[in-house]
Amino acid sequence: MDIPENERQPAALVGLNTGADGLHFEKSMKELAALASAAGFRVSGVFTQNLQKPGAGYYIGSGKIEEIRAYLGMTGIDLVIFDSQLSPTQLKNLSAALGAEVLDRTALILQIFGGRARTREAALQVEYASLQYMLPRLTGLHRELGRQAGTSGSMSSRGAGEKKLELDRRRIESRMAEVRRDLESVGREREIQRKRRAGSGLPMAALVGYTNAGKSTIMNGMLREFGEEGERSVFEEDMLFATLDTTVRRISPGGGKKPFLLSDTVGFIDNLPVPLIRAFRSTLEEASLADLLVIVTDLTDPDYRENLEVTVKTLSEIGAGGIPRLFVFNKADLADRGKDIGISVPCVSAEDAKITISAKDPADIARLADEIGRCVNRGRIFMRLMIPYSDGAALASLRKTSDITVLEYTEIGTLVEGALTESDAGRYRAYSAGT
Ligand SMILES: Nc1nc2c(ncn2[C@@H]2O[C@H](COP(=O)(O)OP(=O)(O)OP(=O)(O)O)[C@@H](O)[C@H]2O)c(=O)[nH]1
Ligand SMILES: [Mg+2]
Repeated sequence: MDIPENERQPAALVGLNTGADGLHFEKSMKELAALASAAGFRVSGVFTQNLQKPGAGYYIGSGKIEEIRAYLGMTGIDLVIFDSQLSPTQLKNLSAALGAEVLDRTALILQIFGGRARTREAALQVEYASLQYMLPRLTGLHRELGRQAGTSGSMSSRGAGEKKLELDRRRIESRMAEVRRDLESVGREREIQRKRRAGSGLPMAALVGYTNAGKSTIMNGMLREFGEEGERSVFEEDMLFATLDTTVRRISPGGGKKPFLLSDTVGFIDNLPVPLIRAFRSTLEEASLADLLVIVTDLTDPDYRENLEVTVKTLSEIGAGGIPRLFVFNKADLADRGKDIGISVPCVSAEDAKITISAKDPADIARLADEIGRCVNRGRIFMRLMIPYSDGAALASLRKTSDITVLEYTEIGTLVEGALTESDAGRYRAYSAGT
């Protein structure tokens, strides 16, 4: 992944400013450069054009195309990356007009995901999304492949080309069906794991947020402080989309505090390509099953407010809109903005819990664990119960689901005090021993 800067393939970037929102355009271009470098390219020239509406055929204007072409000719660069998703026609036309390989934002993100997938599920999800992206763009890609292979006249005659195209199309479709089947079987395994987790009776908190916000660093901090012996840490790195799968770990803060499950998953980004959202649905949906969303933000990112909006929007798109939220403003060691957090971010409301931390500071990790514990136990009911020895099952079940603070074996039964879930409180009301 760490190719030295001067050995990376150079690429020119092209962005279209439709004038709707200049700030957003700037951020989008900055992000495109970060994505290009995450995919292993070196950004060389950057071209922008102000146009109210992208052209249907060529996306940008003919003058701009000429300008870029001249630049490519002069520098010998043969890769051009566009800031949004291009239609199959635009892709085909631009690659012909520029005489270069053309990638759009979607292809770029797909490429990054492809290089990062570690688990079988992630690899299958990325493959599916890539095939889906390729299918309507085969003609454009073919032209590209044909040229690269230096195919000579007779071989690339129109008839042969079309037959090959049809063959490729069918091959891709059948591979897609295969991948879909494999994904379904992985999905069944995931379902079993989910059931097992639900059966543990432990509340689940999900780390979510923009890519590179520090989710995996928090997970590892938690594992170091409160993880079970021998549990593996997760991959954390200063790059976009370091994490592509979901890891769930049990966190036991100790000191009479109830353990909880914590999940770490793939990060969000503005305009995450639709095929990827679809392909990663099952991974992203883990968040929609959580009792608490721990929304992590990088305070040092000047765009952290916009990133939060994107995160909140994506969460509601995957059906996690109604889950209680804890906003974590991270990397406080690098930023001196502790004061203004949460005040001017419209998507953070008064009901949301908030905390500012540095994921690198063990004391902050402990504070965060406390806060998560408090949030996942919110809505619980404090009760004092006398459980007769004849109902051993009740005690066993309560131990799993409740935050028990007192437990005494008396002559008439077991005295239990603790925070019960609402349903347990109803179920065991008969054993109530006053408060
Ligand atoms: N100084 C400092 N660096 C941090 C902090 N939290 C995370 N980082 C760094 O930020 C980078 C990204 O952290 P990750 O934990 O990989 O981010 P992530 O949210 O899991 O990112 P993706 O998996 O790509 O979505 C890493 O280089 C971390 O070491 C923090 O509180 N302070
Ligand atoms: Mg991560």
